[in-house]
Amino acid sequence: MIPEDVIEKENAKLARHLDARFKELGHALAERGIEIEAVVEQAGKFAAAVPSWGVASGGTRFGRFPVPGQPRDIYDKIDDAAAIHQLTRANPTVSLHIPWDQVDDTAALRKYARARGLGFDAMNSNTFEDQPGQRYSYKFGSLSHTDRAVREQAIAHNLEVAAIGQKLGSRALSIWIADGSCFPGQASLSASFERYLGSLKKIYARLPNDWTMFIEYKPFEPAFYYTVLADWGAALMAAHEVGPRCKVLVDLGHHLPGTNVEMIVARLIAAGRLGGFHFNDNKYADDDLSAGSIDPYRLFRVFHELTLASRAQGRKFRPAYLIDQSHLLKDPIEELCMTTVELQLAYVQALLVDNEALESYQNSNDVMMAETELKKAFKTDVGPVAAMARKRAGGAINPIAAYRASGYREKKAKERGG
Ligand code: RM4
Ligand code: MN
Ligand code: MN
Repeated sequence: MIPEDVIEKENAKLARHLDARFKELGHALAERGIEIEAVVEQAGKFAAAVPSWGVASGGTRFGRFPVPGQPRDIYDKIDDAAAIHQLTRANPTVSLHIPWDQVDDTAALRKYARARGLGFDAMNSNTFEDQPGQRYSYKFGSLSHTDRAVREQAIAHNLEVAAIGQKLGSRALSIWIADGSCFPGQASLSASFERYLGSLKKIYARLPNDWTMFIEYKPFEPAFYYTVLADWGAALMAAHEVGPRCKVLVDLGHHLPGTNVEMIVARLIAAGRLGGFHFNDNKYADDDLSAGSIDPYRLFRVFHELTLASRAQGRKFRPAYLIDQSHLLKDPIEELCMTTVELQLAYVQALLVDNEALESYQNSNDVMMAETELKKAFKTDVGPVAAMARKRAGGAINPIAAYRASGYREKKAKERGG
């Protein structure tokens, strides 16, 4: 892990500067009727799960360029996730992908993570690849496959993932399928959806009572003509059909360019079916870019909807915050720290919206003032609030600087090789 004194030393260098900026922001917010300490307290509660697949460097269709000291297995991945959490204090859980992260001794894995201060969030199944020794191929689909035997195999896999998750203390199964077709005529648009629903129902019926099922839509890729679960409309239909604990997972990158994602979030909230998020950012498609790197304003608008919902519903509104990124060019630990900071910033900015004022501008159709109110929150530099929340929780004022100062990557390169 990262030696605590490295974080302390790095923080000591930045503390005076942070205090000054924090004080200044405190005055500015006080003038807007906002108590900065209350915001810091809220910011300190923000948490998002790190994806196990996000701590290794990803690839494209064209190549893979591993970072030195890449995690070799799930235990190394847990170590990296623990390092991230030490720095941010906002990533207390990890989301696993099975079979990528499968181990023989699940109890030992849980213990290992717990010893490093980590728990487990939603479990992801994988029926978009074939595994060695697998009886039937998913080449032509999984939960929606025309052949019942293939569907049964995919159903059994999902249940196995849930069983592993139960041993780890997870409470949700997240299902993304690649099912669809690449050519018109290849598959029946209606029958494939029916088969998919049938499979989901079978999984749902055997999930533990306190588990939630997340279904994740995506418009295309690897199916390039038709995707069985392509959008939030189909996902909402499916959720209604399957049962109350079946909810929709919004991966921010799973929308065609121009889609109003915050509207989708608002609709899913209204339907009581927002399960959670896969945070990331995108420019063209499922780019898996770092959250907030392309369009931080969109991220803020999503958090604005979430803030409104949690004000209205209180503690019972608790969507899962998961990150789904895996990048090629950045050091994955730095990338996930940066992502978490960006999420914190968007979250805190959304807390600053004066919703009473906004509502009254909306009701009187004062377009200019309504937009200005929203933008005012977005444009506030809330860096000192998020940094203060991290510092007070024992994390780093500047996670990336502290990480670099720790020499963690160099040490892991020696240990793990590569
Ligand atoms: C998909 C989707 C899923 C992720 C896979 C690897 O595009 O985002 O969440 O598990 O990729
Ligand atoms: Mn995803
Ligand atoms: Mn994706």
